[in-house]
Amino acid sequence: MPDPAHRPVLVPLLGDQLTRDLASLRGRAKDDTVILMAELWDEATYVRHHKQKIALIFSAMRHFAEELEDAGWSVDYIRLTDPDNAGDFTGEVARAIERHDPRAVHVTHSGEWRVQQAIEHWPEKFACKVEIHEDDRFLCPLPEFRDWAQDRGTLRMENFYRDMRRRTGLLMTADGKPVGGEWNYDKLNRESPDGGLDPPPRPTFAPDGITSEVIALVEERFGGHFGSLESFGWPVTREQAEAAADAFFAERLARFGPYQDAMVHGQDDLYHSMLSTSLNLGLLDPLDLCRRAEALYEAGEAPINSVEGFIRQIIGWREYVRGFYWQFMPGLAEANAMEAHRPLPEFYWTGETDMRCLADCIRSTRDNAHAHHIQRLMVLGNFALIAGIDPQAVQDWYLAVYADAYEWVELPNVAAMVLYADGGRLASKPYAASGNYINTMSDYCRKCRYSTAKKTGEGACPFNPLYWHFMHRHRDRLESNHRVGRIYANWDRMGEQRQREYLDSAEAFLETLVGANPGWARER
Ligand code: FAD
Ligand code: DLZ
Ligand code: SF4
Repeated sequence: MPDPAHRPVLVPLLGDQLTRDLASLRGRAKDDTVILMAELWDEATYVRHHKQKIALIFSAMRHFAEELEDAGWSVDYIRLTDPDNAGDFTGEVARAIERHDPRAVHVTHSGEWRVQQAIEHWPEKFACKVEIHEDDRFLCPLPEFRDWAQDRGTLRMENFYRDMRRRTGLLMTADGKPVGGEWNYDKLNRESPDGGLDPPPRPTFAPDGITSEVIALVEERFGGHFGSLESFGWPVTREQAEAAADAFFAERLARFGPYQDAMVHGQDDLYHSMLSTSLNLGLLDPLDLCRRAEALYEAGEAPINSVEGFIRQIIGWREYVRGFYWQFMPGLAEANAMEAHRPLPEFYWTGETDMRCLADCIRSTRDNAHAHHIQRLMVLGNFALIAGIDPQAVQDWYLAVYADAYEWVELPNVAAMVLYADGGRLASKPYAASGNYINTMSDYCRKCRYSTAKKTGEGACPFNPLYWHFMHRHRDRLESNHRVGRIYANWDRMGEQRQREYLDSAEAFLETLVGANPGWARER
């Protein structure tokens, strides 16, 4: 406990900084430090987060505070229901400064630009010294990403990823070559779920006393938010997160690669790790997970395509989108290169649509606060892209509905990868696809009221005409793109009448879309 005659250092921990070895805490003496954690109204409502997301964060925060206290740290924990709760980070730090009279505040760089802006004003606001530490839970420091990005006209994840492989030594031979001779084994990772799949269930963690209390609080205070709390089973402690990782490595990693892009109705997790919530909260260490996967390859227990694929998601995509976010904020949040202005359809919130693929992805999102990557990208995202939905409405939806969503990771994925709203800085082409892609990679279409074989008119899969409507309306922008341009030869070969049928079909469908009830949306 800090000596009351001695002015301590105040260390505010944000809700996704639940790491014992956090930079602002590392090396600090327990008797010289007060840790501040606060459940904040502003953070819980700046988008109307899924109820499971709020419950997860509050429960993980409370468990972490308890773990720190048990280890002898002094933790000043502010509950949502504290009558003097200021509601925001800056207000709570100001109150804590009054209580503890610290000689300095040490904070670790925030995951969101919005919060980081507030932190950067702390030195002028507060009389004591403020030190902001780099968040070195990420493997690529932001200044290094900046240097890497500045040297290049075009940014591509694959180049970044190879540098990260060299830097970490993961899956590298002693003479600096990629293990197995290839950097990327994605060509082996596109198995469709034709004969059905039978993945083992992931472990879920029944709510203990702390989580049950938090669930009741969330139901009471945020009852109108999207999503169900019924199936809450996320890991809320480091121990549980490690158990979830153990189960993934033992039971699912080997088939992670081949079925990475598969989708099966009602099977929500397949062979995915389901570790993003724990990674993003700081309960798991990314490099440690990658080393464990690598060791399983070396022991002959998992194939190279699964292990390389998993490692690429973490040291490649996860690090890349984080660097990209900080490189292009704040502009990225406003970008709308495709000039898309249609409101988000209401069915994104209700799941009430006859499109079976979308209905299933939205059901999983509502029930689990999770959908796996290819559902987020090629069903929910693809639809938003080709239907021309306003990027800010789509961004707010993704940020609200997923338990792993923080803006540093959500925004680049949504604005740049899915919606091409950045005009192609992140992705070399828009991920637009007709119903064929979903039909090949899933079992959704078999029982859908629409048919992918039907291209236009009544009963046609809406992705078919919408795809051509998208390609047609963006011809000026996309025709010169060497990865897309050839498509226009197919369009031109169709002839005017067929083209008209596609465009009329798409427009008739778009007219049926009902915009979301604004009560769900973020107030801008
Ligand atoms: P796995 O499939 O098991 O992958 C392993 C890990 O790799 C994940 O836990 C994650 O940490 C990382 N990863 C994989 N793909 C990505 C990616 N594209 N970007 C960053 N990290 C990645 N991920 C989030 O953590 N938060 C988000 O808010 C988020 N929003 C997304 C929005 C869209 C439109 C898309 C296309 C992807 C988004 N992702 C997001 C990435 C990915 O969908 C999730 O990380 C993944 O579904 C989490 O489930 P998992 O842990 O089972 O992942
Ligand atoms: C997302 C979130 C929520 C819902 N609630 C809190 C909270 O009450 N207290 C807190 O410290 N953090 C919360 N967070 C996480 C923050 O939004 C997150 O730390 C910042 O956005 C930076 O990534
Ligand atoms: Fe989705 Fe079209 Fe398949 Fe129906 S037919 S599930 S709308 S892709």
